[in-house]
Amino acid sequence: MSATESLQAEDAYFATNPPPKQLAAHAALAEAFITQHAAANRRVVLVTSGGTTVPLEKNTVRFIDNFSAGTRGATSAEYFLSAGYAVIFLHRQFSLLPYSRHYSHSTDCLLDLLHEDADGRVAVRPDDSDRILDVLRKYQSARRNNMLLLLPFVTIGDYLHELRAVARLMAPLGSSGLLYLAAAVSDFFVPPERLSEHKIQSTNIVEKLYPKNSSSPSPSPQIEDEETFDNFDASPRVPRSKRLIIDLDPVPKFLKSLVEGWAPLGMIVSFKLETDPRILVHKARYSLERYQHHLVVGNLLSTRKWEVVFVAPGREDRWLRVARHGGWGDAEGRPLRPDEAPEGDPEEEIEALIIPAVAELHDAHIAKSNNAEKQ
Ligand code: 9Z3
Repeated sequence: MSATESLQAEDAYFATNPPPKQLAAHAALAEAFITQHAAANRRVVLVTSGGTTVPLEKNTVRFIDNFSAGTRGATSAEYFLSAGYAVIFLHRQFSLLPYSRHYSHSTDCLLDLLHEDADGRVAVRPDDSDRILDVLRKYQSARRNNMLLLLPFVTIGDYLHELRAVARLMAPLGSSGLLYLAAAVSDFFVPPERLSEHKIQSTNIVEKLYPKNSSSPSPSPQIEDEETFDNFDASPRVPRSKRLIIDLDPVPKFLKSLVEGWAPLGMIVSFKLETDPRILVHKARYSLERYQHHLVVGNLLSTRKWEVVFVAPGREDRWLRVARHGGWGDAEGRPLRPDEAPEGDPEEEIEALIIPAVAELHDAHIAKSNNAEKQ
């Protein structure tokens, strides 16, 4: 696709897919946040996190989701804060958040860490106090110093509108802006002109009640032949007309717009998720060549908490791995096969390795851009 064609695809996408209701409010918050931290000469990172949804109806009951709990994004945000970055956290609504992630969902439910003391007050169980205190202090420091801005999204459309708005606001930061795209972004969607207004029905009740071109209900609807059917029955016994066949268009690839137009001087890091280890590095390299950005972090679904690979222009591929009891695959430390993924979570968080390595590349990116300016 030529540059003009991709610009046209971008304009067409944003003109036809409505922005989220909160876009203006989010942009105002992001602008104030960026201005405050730019004035303090602080680096700002946009971390995207969680999966985007693809609604199948405008009044959405059904949607397709992308896998992501938000662990990578929320954990990374904490390490960026520790490294002194101000963080804009663009995340899927209700996915994991920095700090609160330690005590949410089923792992370490907060209520299990509390008890009622002798005076009938709620207190933290003494054994858990130290580790909660550590998280609490970091959380409160981030809040007090306005270092963390939380912006939620739900759909792929919300995400793309928000990403474009925040990236454009970050453009004036030049090379000190960092975009760290860990969200799991839908590759396919239903364009608005094919999106059903109401819940998709499994029967033809709407046509029966409201025959073609009539706005008032039929006086004698023939709905006794209403049949239910099971969409999960893929056998030929189910006629095609009774199946729900979902026809999806590809989501335009906006990484190019991000690199060339929205935040052209910032450092851009994307993640590549695969399940087949044989293609991970190739796909990461291909993405880098196609979009000409600065780093692709490749990870496999099954081993993503144990190892990732950095693929960057002009550099050797670099695997980062958490310490593992019993060592790694073989003497060369080859990547794990999906079936070798260890049970449970590693003791060390891999983001503790990823963020310093990204920050180092960001230092180099800033130095290179400063040198280019001097010449
Ligand atoms: C990732 O690869 C993330 O690391 C995970 C994190 C989604 C695996 P969790 O939130 O999972 O810790 O549960 N994100 C990028 C996924 C993605 O959609 N990448 C696109 C692609 O692979 C490129 S932007 O094509």
